[in-house]
Amino acid sequence: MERIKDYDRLKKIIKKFNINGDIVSIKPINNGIINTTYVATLSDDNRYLLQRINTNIFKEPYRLMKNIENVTDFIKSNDAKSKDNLTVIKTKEGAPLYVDKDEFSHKGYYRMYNYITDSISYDKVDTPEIAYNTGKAFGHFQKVLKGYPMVLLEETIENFHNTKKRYADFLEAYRQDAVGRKQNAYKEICEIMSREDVCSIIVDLLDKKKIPYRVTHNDTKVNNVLIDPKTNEPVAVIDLDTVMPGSGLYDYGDGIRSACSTALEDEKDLSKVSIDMEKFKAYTEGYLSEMALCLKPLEVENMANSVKIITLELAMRFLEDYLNGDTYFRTDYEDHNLVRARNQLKLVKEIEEKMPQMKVFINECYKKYKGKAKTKRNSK
Ligand code: GN1
Ligand code: MG
Repeated sequence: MERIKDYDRLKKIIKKFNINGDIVSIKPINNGIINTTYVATLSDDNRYLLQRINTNIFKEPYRLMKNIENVTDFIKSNDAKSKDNLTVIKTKEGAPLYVDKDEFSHKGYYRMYNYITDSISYDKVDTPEIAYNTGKAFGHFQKVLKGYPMVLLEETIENFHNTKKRYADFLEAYRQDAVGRKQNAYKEICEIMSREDVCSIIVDLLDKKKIPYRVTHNDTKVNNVLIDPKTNEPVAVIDLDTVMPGSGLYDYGDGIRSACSTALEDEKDLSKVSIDMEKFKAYTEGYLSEMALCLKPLEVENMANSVKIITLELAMRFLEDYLNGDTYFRTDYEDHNLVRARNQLKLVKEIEEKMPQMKVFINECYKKYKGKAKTKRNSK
């Protein structure tokens, strides 16, 4: 903790929650770029996650918490396989959030979770086995939540994966050029504009009811699956802030984008940024081993497209934020969002090149898992 004042404030906040013991340490952890997260260790050796919710982005924190409590309760009672789970720890007063006011009367909304021990999360996947298990974990999550009543879900961020709207917002940021940065990004802006046509594919399929709305995670980054480091098995899916109705395609595509890239999202050396096809195959296999029987033909047909669409969407979001003056994603240096946008655009080009191979594999793998189910039924 850099400043003792912050440490004291955090200590005071942690004590508001319904936990026992003295605080031994509070350490920041940096694997998200929206909320601010700390891990607190107490004298009884228990650890907890404290998170300050970014309310510029999640504008209704109480509705957000209701969603998370409902979804985690549902998983606990409906998923026999679940090894561990996120649990919301309430304040001593029984509230899901503690609202702190600083000396300028700015409000900070804090929540607490149990810390899931004996697990790690990867920002980058090293082996196909981890890719397989990540795909399986997100596929399983989607399968379990098939039974969750969609009407109970809050839309925590409107139009979150509406790629058509994301494109319009990006164009607007380009037109406004609020901080005079557009001349630094002409090449990237043109690369996005030349791909406008793909932005509407999934949104139109949903609008025309050709593919179903599902309960989706919407942020299937590889570090949102906790893995047991001894067995490499998934332990829990975390970061449930964006669980909303959506297309399962975005979750599959985002999982591949994140777990199968050969570099971190902000790697500057673009020659290192590509899609690892072994990991792609492993992730797809893990995902389809759970979801093949639930998918509609048009969903399967668009799986390879979804990888390109979500990667393009994230490139647009990073570039939009760069053009707007870095108001959304946390940045560590001047051009961080531009670096991220370039990285994702490089990935888009790699995906375009590998799309025919991806399609072939997805079809084979889908048939394999559909076939397996048929054989099982026939042998009964
Ligand atoms: C944000 O902060 P984090 O890692 O949970 C973003 C995702 C992006 C991701 C890219 C609410 O997620 O949509 O894919 O960054 N979450 C939100 O790293 O915008
Ligand atoms: Mg997130």
